Amino acid sequence: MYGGGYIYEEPNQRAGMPAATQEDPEMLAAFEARIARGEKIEPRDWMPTLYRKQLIRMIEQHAHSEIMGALPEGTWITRAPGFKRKLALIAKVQDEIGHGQLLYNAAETLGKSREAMINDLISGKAKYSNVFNYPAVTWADVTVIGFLIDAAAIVNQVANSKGSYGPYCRALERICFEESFHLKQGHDAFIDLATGTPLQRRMLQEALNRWWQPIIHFFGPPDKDSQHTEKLMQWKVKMASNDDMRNQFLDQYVPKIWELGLTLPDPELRKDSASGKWLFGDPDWDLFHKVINGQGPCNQERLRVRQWAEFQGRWVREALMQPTEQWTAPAA
Ligand code: FAQ
Repeated sequence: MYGGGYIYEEPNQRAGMPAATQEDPEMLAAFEARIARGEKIEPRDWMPTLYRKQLIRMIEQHAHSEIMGALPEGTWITRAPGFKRKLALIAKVQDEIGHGQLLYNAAETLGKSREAMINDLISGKAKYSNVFNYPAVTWADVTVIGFLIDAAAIVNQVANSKGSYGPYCRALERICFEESFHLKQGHDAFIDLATGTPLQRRMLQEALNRWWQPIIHFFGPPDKDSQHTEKLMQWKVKMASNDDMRNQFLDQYVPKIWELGLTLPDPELRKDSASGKWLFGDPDWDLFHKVINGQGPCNQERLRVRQWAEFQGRWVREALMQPTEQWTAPAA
């Protein structure tokens, strides 16, 4: 396990459940008035216990997702088709790890140590995005991730970068700049396959079929079943609901897929002209819950890789933690 002290005491309650302690009503009212005025909350400001817990939960899960998200694409670095695609993929994977660092920093400002977060990830306790528990079977899977998963992440992150917690919003703004570039390279690779040989097109279609349901799941359960949305939207941590973000993604990207002559594996998918909402078939929410609770196709494999990386990197962390006076001067 990762060494180092815990700053944050894990509460007895599950993060996100109502806090046992009653907040001072005056402090709470002043806090909520600040949020209503659109002010940013900063680490040293007073905040309700539940706001702090919810932010830690969400930012930590987001950070883990970036780190785990590098794994399916990372397996393709040695096999990317050609020098330029390889360079772009290496840079993208590095960026995703960098996003994880930014987000761990933002979560640390709320009092949970990096060590505690990493321990929760490698012990399998923490959640991370469902989509990274599926295999990238062919290069077309990497292309779908680079185009559509980055697009989905951008829809979510652009909205939430306008939220209430300063350090998270600033991290998201920076992440969105880089994600927009990832999206461009993903789109470019997607068009290449879509307009390529019949075999390339077939490979892309098969990857789309594999990824469509996980992408629909990516935005979280339907609003009616979401545990946290109402409170998080009230406190402007989430700036749109799961259903609204999913709808925005479908609105922006389904036409781009259809205009390339590709299909989506959902016969019920269509836009309802009266409501402006997209309608789709049941995306198997039982499967979603299995995947986010450790029973997806790659959960065990992904965790093993992270555990191995922690073990391999331990000597570096230990060496860095040595006080400088213990360093031995090289022999003259
Ligand atoms: N996967 O009450 P809600 C990326 C959980 S970054 C796993 O609706 P909430 C970059 C949820 O945590 C991708 N778990 O929850 C990249 C909760 O469980 P808990 C990650 C999920 O928080 C691209 C329970 O279900 N982005 O892709 C998922 O209000 C390409 C109930 O759900 C973020 O994390 C899911 N998809 O809304 C990297 C953005 N959905 O904690 C490499 C920040 C829900 O009670 C390559 N997060 N759950 O045990 C958010 O915006 C929100 O947390 C949501 C979920 C929208 C994900």
